[in-house]
Amino acid sequence: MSAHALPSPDTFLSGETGHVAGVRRTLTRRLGDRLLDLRLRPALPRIDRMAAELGRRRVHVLAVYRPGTRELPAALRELRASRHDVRVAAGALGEPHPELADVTVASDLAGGKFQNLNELVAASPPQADWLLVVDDDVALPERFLDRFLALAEGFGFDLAQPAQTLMSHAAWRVTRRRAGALARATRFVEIGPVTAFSRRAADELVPFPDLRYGWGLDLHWAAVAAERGWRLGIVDATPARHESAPVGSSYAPEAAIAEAQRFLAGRPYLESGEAGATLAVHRRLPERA
Ligand SMILES: [Mn+2]
Repeated sequence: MSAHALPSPDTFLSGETGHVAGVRRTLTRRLGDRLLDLRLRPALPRIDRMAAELGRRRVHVLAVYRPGTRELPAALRELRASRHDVRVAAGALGEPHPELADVTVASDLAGGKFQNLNELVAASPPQADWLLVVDDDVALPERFLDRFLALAEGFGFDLAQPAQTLMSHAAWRVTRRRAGALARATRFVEIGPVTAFSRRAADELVPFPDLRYGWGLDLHWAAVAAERGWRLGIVDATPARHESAPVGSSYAPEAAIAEAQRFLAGRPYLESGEAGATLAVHRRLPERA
């Protein structure tokens, strides 16, 4: 049996860094986020009514953090303020953060993102309706989880992510919030900064493959989802802010690309040119059952 040829990076890279910088671009985007927030406001009471009708869900949150994280304590407070039954398993790359000590189940983690997440899964196996993976550099809007789950379930998503603000560093354009959309059905949901898995998606996708960088993993998830008939979506009504200066440039992309080539060789994956597709734009709440 011959070895699989390594796929070309063009087939799995987004082709953009998504980094937001420069005075004019920054001001324009900040203003754009304000305008989109205003435009969203009239829909929020209806989303909240829908959220109040959703049964109480068990939500398992995984978060790996760097010692200096500024955003994670607030993001976890926001998640735990939800009406759902939220359990958090956090992992520290160094010493536990003082504000996170009660939820830190592993410290001195030294692997890559998905290797570390697997340590958390081993320490605290998810038994939940939803699994949420949250990076340490994301800020969540108020009432995030109640609204997000109501929309994700309302639109039947098995893999979902909140849209990212215009100010966010987002490598995949499709993940940025869109004017007038509450949510969009897509073919692709990214590996971060917040990824949500329904129980059936988590049953199949967790534990994660043994990957340090994880580039291309989301494109593989997209192919698995297409095979299984899962719906994927981005929730625009609950935009997450991923706006801190990116520090991910602390590693060489060559290693991440080489890992993705090895991982994707011989596995089905959605090519990056297809990842930006929007299958449906949901501008109204789903009809109630
Ligand atoms: Mn980040």
